[in-house]
Amino acid sequence: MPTNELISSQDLRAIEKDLKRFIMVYRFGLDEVNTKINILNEEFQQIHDYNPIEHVKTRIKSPKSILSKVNRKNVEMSLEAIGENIRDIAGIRIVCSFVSDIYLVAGMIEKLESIKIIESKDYIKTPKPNGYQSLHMIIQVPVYLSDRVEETYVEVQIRTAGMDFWASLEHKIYYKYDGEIPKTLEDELRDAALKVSELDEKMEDLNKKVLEIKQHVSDNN
Ligand code: 0O2
Repeated sequence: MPTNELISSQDLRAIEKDLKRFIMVYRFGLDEVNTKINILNEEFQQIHDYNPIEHVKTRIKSPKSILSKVNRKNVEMSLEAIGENIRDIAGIRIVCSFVSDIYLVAGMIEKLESIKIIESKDYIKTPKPNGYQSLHMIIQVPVYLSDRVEETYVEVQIRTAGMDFWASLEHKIYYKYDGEIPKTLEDELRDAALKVSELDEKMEDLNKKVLEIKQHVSDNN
């Protein structure tokens, strides 16, 4: 085998190894955060007799999706630059029943000592122009490796089931139309997002009433 081919295949193996190690750290970071969220949820369930979290989903961004974001955001093609600029390689989505639960869970995450809050974006108070709603947090969690500690970014998205339903449909439509959603569909999506907001408000209100009734019954017993 010619030397240059040998070098390039060695380089390739080294790049592959670096990439695997790079992604692996995000997996560990995500597991760490997932465990903490599950503990918070179970502890809350024990103390307050209800679960603020409906379900939790984790994902590692695919290499294809990482690269397309690298291009979109004009990030330098190096692992260091990608690690610093693409902060949602590890993502955790927390679905709550009520909007108040979203802020409750966010508050509990903020109090976790081993986690650093880097950034918060409240797309519930200020939805995106297309109607997208969710609370986003970029957090950093230490991952203890054999030779070093890596501060790893994890994106936390907290939303209600309605917001989640809307976002997953919008995501499918966005990709179907390659980002160019027809105006009529765009308007309908915005309208659907408003309806999600109204439903979330209504459900929160109903839940408050149920809690008041429960309280009244327990006070009279
Ligand atoms: P995917 O395929 O879900 O991973 P920034 O530099 O902070 O302005 P960024 O990182 O896009 O840019 O931040 P932002 O707005 O917080 O969005 C991060 C993620 O939130 C997205 O990741 C989506 O998962 C979700 N998201 C944001 N806006 C929308 C939206 O309008 N519709 C839907 N369905 N999801 C949205 P990705 O990498 O874009 O996509």
